[in-house]
Amino acid sequence: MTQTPANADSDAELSTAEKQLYEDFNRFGLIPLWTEREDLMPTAPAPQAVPYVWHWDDLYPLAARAGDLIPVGRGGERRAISVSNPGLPGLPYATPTLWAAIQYLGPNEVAPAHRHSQNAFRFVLEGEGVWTVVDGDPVAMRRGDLLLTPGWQFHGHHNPHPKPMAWLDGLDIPFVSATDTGFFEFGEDGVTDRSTPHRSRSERVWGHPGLRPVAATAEDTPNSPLAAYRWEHTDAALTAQLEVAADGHTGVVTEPGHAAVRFSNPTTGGDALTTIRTEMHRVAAGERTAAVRETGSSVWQVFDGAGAITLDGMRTDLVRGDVIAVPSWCEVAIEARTDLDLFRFSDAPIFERLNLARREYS
Ligand code: 1HN
Repeated sequence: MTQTPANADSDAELSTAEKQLYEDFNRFGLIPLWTEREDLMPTAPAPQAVPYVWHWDDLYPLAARAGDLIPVGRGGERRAISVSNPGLPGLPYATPTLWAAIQYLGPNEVAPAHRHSQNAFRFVLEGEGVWTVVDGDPVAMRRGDLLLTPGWQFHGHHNPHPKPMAWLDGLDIPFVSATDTGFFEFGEDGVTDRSTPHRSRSERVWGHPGLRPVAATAEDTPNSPLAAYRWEHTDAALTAQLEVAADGHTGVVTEPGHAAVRFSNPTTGGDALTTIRTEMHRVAAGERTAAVRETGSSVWQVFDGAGAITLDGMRTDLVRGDVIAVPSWCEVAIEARTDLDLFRFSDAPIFERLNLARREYS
């Protein structure tokens, strides 16, 4: 935004020579720093995105209505309805870097195969019966599972069941768009594998704790080769953290009453996706997390339970399915009324790599 030049109270006080100078800057495609400095370099992050909560009770019925009215097929590719941050009007973005959408697939529907450089995942709040086919490997989707679609892998979805299914999609679309790094290709029509194995090939090869195939030890992969992180494992890990901490062992939980796990790439131990951090948090009933602000933005979804979130001082009640956008440097604190499980994704891997990550407890 152009501001009044620092050396003048208003345009009217500019000399003829100064006015001519600003016109000529504009004519030659130039902008002087002294009119822009505070916007370019705020004292602390001043996001356009705002903290916001979308309620599942609103999202799901709208997705179901779209299911009745809007076919899924080539061109549109997905019946996905993205949340649009009110601070980023008209853009299908949860935050400046993250896309979050509810996707709905009806009985016997197929979302056609394609690939793109954007990284993606699906997180399943409820239901089952859809297989996402990632580079030819059919991966079952069930409640609580995290399914990965790293950039440039072909993927389509099919629902051979008599019931519709909806889930949360997360992608780094806004980041890829802002950096002009997007590529997209259609897959071949009709080749989405319609088989329905209980376990994907990827899980059979990579899904054994602490065991890496020797054939795959020569090179690490930037994104995780494991396509599915199953709820039974996530749940068991969170339960164990709280139990071990309750036995008096330290360094196990994030803070008292707050267990958390990060979905990781078994080849590197780092984040499962290069641009997107994915985590599951459990806050025990009656506990509250310390208020914290971080650079970079995140999106949360309540997986189970009830509580409240306070975002820059604004408290909102939460129930299962609610989706929350947290802009950069927004102060977040969570209270659990019942045991509260929350899925979280963020752009933290980007900013950690670039040495732009900061965190501050209030
Ligand atoms: C996509 O491929 C999926 O595969 C979901 O389910 C959302 C949004 C924009 C572009 C591609 C999916 C998407 C998407």
